[in-house]
Amino acid sequence: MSASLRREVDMEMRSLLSSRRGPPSRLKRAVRYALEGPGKRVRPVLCLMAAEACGTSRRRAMPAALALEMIHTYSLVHDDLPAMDDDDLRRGRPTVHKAFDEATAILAGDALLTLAFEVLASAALPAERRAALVLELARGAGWAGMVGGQALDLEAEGRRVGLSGLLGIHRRKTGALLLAAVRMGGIAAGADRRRMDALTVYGRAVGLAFQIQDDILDVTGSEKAMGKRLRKDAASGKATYPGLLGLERSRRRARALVDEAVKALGPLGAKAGPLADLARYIVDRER
Ligand code: GRG
Repeated sequence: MSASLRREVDMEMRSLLSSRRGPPSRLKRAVRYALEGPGKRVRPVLCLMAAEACGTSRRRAMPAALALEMIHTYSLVHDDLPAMDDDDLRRGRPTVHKAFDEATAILAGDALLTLAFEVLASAALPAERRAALVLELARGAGWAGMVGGQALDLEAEGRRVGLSGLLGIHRRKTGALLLAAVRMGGIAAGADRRRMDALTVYGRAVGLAFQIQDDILDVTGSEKAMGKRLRKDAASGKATYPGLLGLERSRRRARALVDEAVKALGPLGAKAGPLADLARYIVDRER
């Protein structure tokens, strides 16, 4: 994946954090700690690439990209809490509640969630685009999207879940925010209907492929490379693609989704090359 885009996102994030009036210092340190962990920055990079594929500069889409990484990071901080997944390792470092404490981790997640919307609402974009971005992110992250998916996932624990149930969980928990990332790039660029439709098909396929690969890596990946504890899915009896389909069929399914995603980029022309590469990276990645 594009290391230079990832670095650009990290630089912009640092400058945004230092420009905002600070919260109490312990909370600020926890927020920085969470954001500065070496994540892949897939969501902001998808957003910036989608914006460029629709003919606008990365600068115009940067607030949306940063807001997406904030929402994603908050979800990881909360997901790692003892009341949820109870993890002590994330992005190769102690989770926020281990490095700080549980109350600070909850507040850091809350602060990231609200800051994301502050950043979007104050972006230097026409008012209708700002409103559309806020709506898109709220839908992707909220109860019909990521939060709803997390709730379904928790409810499914210890129950038999078939492929369509699993699809419903994945589409919300992981897919909804990835789809929002792609569409927000288009919205920041003021893309027309045809381009938005193309991005939507691409975003859905890539979102699901990403989660299938995550399930595969939970079985085959290295904890060092992934920076988190693995093999938890099987240990907790969680439904996964490899669990339901086996590894080989899961890999084929992920590759077919990538082909579908790349094909959907047709209307965007050559400018969508980086999005096609990113789709391939998503299933080839080892972390
Ligand atoms: C707690 C509201 C709430 C939601 C949690 C995202 C999530 C929902 C839980 C995290 C656990 C998990 C395995 C989610 C599936 C999505 C996923 C693979 C997240 C990890 O994303 P990466 O690989 O992480 O992009 P980095 O660290 O690279 O940013």
